[in-house]
Amino acid sequence: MRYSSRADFEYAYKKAKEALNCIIGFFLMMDFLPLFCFLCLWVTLFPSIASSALLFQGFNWESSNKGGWYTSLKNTLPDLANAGITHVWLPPPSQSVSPQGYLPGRLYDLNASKYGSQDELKSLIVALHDKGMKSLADIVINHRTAEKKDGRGIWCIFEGGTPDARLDWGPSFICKDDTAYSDGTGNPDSGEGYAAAPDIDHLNPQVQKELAEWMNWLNTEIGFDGWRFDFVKGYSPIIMKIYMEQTSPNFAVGENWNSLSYGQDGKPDPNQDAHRDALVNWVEGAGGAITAFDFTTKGILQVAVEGELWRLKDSKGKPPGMIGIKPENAVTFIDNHDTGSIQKLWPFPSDKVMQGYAYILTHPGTPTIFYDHFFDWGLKEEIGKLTAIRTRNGMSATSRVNILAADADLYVAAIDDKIIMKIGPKMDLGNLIPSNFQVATSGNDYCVWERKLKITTQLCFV
Ligand SMILES: *[C@@H]1O[C@H](CO)[C@@H](O)[C@H](O)[C@H]1NC(C)=O
Ligand SMILES: [Ca+2]
Ligand SMILES: [Ca+2]
Repeated sequence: MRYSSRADFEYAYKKAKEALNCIIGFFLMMDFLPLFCFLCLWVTLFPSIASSALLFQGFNWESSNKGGWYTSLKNTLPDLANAGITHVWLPPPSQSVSPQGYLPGRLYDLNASKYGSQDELKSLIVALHDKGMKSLADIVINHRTAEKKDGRGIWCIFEGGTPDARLDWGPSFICKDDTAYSDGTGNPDSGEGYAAAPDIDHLNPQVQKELAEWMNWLNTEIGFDGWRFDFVKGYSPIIMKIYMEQTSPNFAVGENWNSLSYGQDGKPDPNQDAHRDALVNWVEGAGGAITAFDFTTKGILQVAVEGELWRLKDSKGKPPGMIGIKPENAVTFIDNHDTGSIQKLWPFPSDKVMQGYAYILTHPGTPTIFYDHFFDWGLKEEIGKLTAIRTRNGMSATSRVNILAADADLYVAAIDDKIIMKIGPKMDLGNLIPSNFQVATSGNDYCVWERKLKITTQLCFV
């Protein structure tokens, strides 16, 4: 992962150097100032160097019906930048049989999208870059819809969307076992099949080459900085690794969505280790640079907030999701266009969404904020307070969690020894919150405390 660019580092280094010069000057003037004052100021400056990504999903299942989505999203960018968002995930950009973009056909044709034209998309990405944010394209490549029927009357003649032959494919590019479409000459599917459209044969070197070229075109021509890969179960992680190596994204995340295991009572089993292990194995199989949406954390968290907060501690005393074992590759989220929005395939309890954000925005992993919650549900200010705490305390994907309580009605954790958070209805926290911590923000059944500023620290700024 390369969250922090060289420019980011150089900027932070320059800032630190300026501060150091300023402090030295100050010391020369006031040589009686104790050394620990210098140290505490140094410590407060350094978190800005540990850069940390914060994702935003910039659409939902209805965005394609709104007309001019790319252009209207531009108006939201000041709010996103304010909240410390670093990467905005945009919908699949290509011509598609379905308006949301998940049945793409002419991959190079970005003018037939229901979200807006190619020029509007480019203009949005320029505006994102102007605000210091990066953009992720939703890459839907497991399957692809054809432009024409062949002599057999099967939809299997693909058009790339350019006058030349790029991505102009026929039935031999379809997985042999996708018998509704293939002519039997492709390789077997390296992953799962998708019923609604032809599954593309990613073992075909021409497929690999032309899709990598298309993604590199999305980068150089359109301005996208990275990828959100749709339905990665559809092809082998070895293939994923090839696309990662051929395109070198600034950031990439895959949707590897598996069901949790459930008990007789219809509830998720307390132990979901196999579920998160599958995510980690996929990341490693794909070369280790890609991240994965942490479906384990989402699934456990949304049951836990219903009076079963004991679920938030695994057998080793760590968070039970992917963030408990490989947080640097885990992308946490509460809901997305599938699980929430109008589809509600696996929704987080709507009255407990802020508890969910209090958890993911204080915990390791790379958190994602969903458009609907931030704007449509009016949670911008509340979520913004949590992101501000995350940023000013320098929390990152690899922050350390110390779980102080995980009972039915109370979960309390300290993160990096800098903040303490609680979710759950229980009000009596005993003596879990030391007296040198104070409330930083709170809401319905959640609270976050920060360390009080030491008087010595304040002296530094006099
Ligand atoms: C889309 O529109 C842009 C701007 O008019 C143009 O440059 C591009 O070639 C068009 N793409 C297609 C596939 O028509
Ligand atoms: Ca063509
Ligand atoms: Ca497939």
